[in-house]
Amino acid sequence: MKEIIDQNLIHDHNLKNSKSLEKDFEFLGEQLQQRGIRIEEIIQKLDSFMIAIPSWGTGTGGTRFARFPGIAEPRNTFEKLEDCSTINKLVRCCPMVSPHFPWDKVDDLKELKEFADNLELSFGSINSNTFQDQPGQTHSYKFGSLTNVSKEVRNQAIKHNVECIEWGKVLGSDSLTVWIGDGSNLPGQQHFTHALERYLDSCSQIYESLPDNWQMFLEHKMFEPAFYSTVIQDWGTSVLCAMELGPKAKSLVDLGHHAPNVNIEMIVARLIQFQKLAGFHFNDSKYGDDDLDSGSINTYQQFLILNELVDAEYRKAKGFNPAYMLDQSHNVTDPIESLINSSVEVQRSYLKALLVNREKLQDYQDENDALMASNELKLAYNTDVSPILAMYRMRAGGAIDPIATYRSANYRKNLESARPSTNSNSSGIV
Ligand code: PSV
Ligand code: MN
Repeated sequence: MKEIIDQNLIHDHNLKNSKSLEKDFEFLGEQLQQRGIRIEEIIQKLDSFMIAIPSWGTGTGGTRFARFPGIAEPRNTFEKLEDCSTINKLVRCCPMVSPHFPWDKVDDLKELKEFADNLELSFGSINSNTFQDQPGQTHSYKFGSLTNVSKEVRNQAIKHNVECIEWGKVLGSDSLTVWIGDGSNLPGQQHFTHALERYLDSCSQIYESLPDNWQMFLEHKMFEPAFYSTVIQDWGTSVLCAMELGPKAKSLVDLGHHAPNVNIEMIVARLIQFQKLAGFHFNDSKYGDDDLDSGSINTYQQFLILNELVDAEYRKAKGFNPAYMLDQSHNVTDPIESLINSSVEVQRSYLKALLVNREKLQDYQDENDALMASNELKLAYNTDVSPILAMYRMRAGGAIDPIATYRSANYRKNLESARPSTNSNSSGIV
């Protein structure tokens, strides 16, 4: 297959910036050394911090009002993978793609797997979709899927999830992410307890189909598309269900799916403590489930969440192995650029969290020195780790400046004729 992002272009771009990067890296190394931190140890840790790209994020999203497609958008799963590969070639921290079925269904999954292998991509968690009706579908999900009052509808939704596991096996995945749109729009519409009983019954049937090495990620969401109540509305309900289902079931935290001002980092700590943290859908928000680019609004919150994760790593917390994914909707930016930026921003928070002196922090906590404890976190957060991120990318074959390199490649323009517009400007994924 023809290389879409030329490795020589990355190399040439890097040449222009590598001298000043070396200097910045060395200078930061000296500064960190004074804090007892070895920069080479820190940079190595990035090798095991990888973030999956959501296949659906490669297309322009939209709101329920409109979608404004860009040029050369991917028209099928293969083209989505090409875009994911482009992102990974530039950032080198996104070698996995999280697919969504049936959106990503292809005739030959083995061919898709081979295609991904050739692009040095693997598949992350499989997302099932029972929140919308597909052409030719027998039963409608208008009034819910896994929790629907009708057994026929529930069975159809269960069957889809079981198929997702089968497809995921071919793709080499090892987890299923279940998010349902089920809920109600008016008080009285749905019996809260009966709906959750039906959810548990349906999910336990899906759970039985999980291979031994697979996990099931339960994703909660407070509102939308149901606006009065959702069946799996918060992490409490999600973790209760995960506990009911068994050890392979865990709670997935999408940063946009909480009530305003909820202390998400604390939820994360609780889930880690009880070995129930599945992983993340990273994004950012100002008002609700805005699906904005990661790290674009609440960067300190993102850092505090990553701080809990690094703390768990440091403590070698039992059963700690979360899956990291982005889940964003790109309405006004080039999705590739947003995904590049976002993956780097999540990586940045992780890196900053690695700089926290955990012994010192513990001492401040034990001495009830609230101010110094907070300052210890701030010291890490306020450190500009850009040279480490850039050096990591350069050493791994990626771009020192991924956005500038991507722009200079004229990627979209070059693909314009190969990927003609499908004229689909209907509302997108919210
Ligand atoms: C729902 O808002 C969600 O966060 C779930 O993860 C879906 O699978 C995804 O967005 C795509 O619509
Ligand atoms: Mn999500």
